[in-house]
Amino acid sequence: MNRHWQQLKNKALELSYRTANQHLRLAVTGLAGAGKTAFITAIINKLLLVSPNNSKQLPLFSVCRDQRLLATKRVLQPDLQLASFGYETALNQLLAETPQWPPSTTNISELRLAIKFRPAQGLLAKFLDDTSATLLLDIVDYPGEWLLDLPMLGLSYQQWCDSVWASIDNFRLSPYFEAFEAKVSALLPDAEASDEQLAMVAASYQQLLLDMVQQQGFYLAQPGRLLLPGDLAGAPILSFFPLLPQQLMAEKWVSGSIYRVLEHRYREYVAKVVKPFYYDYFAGFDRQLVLVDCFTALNRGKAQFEDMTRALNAITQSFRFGNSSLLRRLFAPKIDKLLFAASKVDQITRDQQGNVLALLNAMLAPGRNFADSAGCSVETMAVSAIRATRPGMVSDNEYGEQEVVTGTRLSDRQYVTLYPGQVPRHLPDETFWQQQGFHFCDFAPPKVDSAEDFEHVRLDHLLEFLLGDKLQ
Ligand SMILES: Nc1nc2c(ncn2[C@@H]2O[C@H](COP(=O)(O)OP(=O)(O)OP(=O)(O)O)[C@@H](O)[C@H]2O)c(=O)[nH]1
Ligand SMILES: [Mg+2]
Repeated sequence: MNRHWQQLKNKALELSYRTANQHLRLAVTGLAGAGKTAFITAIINKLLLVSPNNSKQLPLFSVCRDQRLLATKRVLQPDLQLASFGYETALNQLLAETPQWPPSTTNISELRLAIKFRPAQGLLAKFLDDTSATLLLDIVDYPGEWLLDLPMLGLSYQQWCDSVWASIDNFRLSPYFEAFEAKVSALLPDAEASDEQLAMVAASYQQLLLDMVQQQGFYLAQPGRLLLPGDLAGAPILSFFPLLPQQLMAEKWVSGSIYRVLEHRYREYVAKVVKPFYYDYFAGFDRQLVLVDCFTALNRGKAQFEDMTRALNAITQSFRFGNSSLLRRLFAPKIDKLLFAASKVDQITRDQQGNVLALLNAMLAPGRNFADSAGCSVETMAVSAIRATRPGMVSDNEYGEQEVVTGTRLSDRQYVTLYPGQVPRHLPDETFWQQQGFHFCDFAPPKVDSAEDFEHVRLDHLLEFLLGDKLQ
């Protein structure tokens, strides 16, 4: 009986040692400007600062609240080929004399933290000699646009062309559309293809996509890599574009024709650019956070807001593990927690924060059941990584007591008190857009004396959802 007990104890010990050093890969994504870099900087900052004597900053993060988080430090990152997340640079900019938000980033980067904690209960707590365990947390920042190419995996060139032209009304808003349309119309799809001619039309398509995203404020643009070609700039694999619907009678065209060459390049792009992202990175993520900036999209207008909603639903396709045979065929993803978080909610008054969450849920509704079925829990939240405003109240003769926010406006660095307006609880209808009763304002980062002074909204709640169970 005694020996049996000893054996059992040894087994448990072995198991607990094995799980003592856990490893988690957390991916953070979102469309351009969603707040990824500011968010990652803020959570690293908070985690590095927390200790049993300094647990006030993250009250809803149980490992912190229970004073079990002993120390966090940055350690060498595992992937030597990925850029390192520029934490120090970002933090220094936020702490500068005139605080600056970190600049826009366009590539994948990562960073590893070692979080030392005291297990709460269970085997781990009973058997570990020094009563501490370590969670290695890899945080990976990658552009959400990379996920927007995913639907291309399931489309033929012809189907892709049709799907691009479905947004023709949006394209018409760009001054570059006419030139592109004229150049494509002039092509004879059965004529012999030449590199120069295709490169010229592709350049015009690239100009159109760049204008759509950077000037017109839209989000969906395929192929995504055309916006940020990097080392693929000028390569034929990026030199393709959609032909017009009337040019798509595919069966007629012979090998070497413009149609066939574009089709071939499209397939190569899907095989050599889109697929490897899923194999190389995506398949290795354990948990995924998608940040969503609802306010910029609302400011931009109806067409842009609806485009962002479509883009978000295209992104959720990447997480349809349960029912997508396409993804299951490609690789076995293991993401078990997926969080969509509305970012920058310090930009609005407190009475509107519930509305943002309701709005985000409404935006995601079309693809809502996507991941639940595959044992992946999905959650939505409203957060702010670095609080740039303070809430307040003003009395108004006409409206009575009114909630406001105060902060330094980014555009002119004036200290302002304002009511940014109402956030719709549902997908906005025509009347909402006609009334335009809001203008959400970008604020400068707060001026603080030390890195400890940054405030946040619900980062602790978010960390509890994403990491809490691994720090038990
Ligand atoms: N008020 C407020 N503004 C924020 C917050 N986080 C980010 N911002 C604003 O959003 C902008 C974009 O934030 P980033 O962190 O650079 O966003 P990103 O997703 O990394 O952007 P890209 O790298 O360009 O894709 C910043 O320059 C700030 O103006 C926040 O917590 N509160
Ligand atoms: Mg960034």
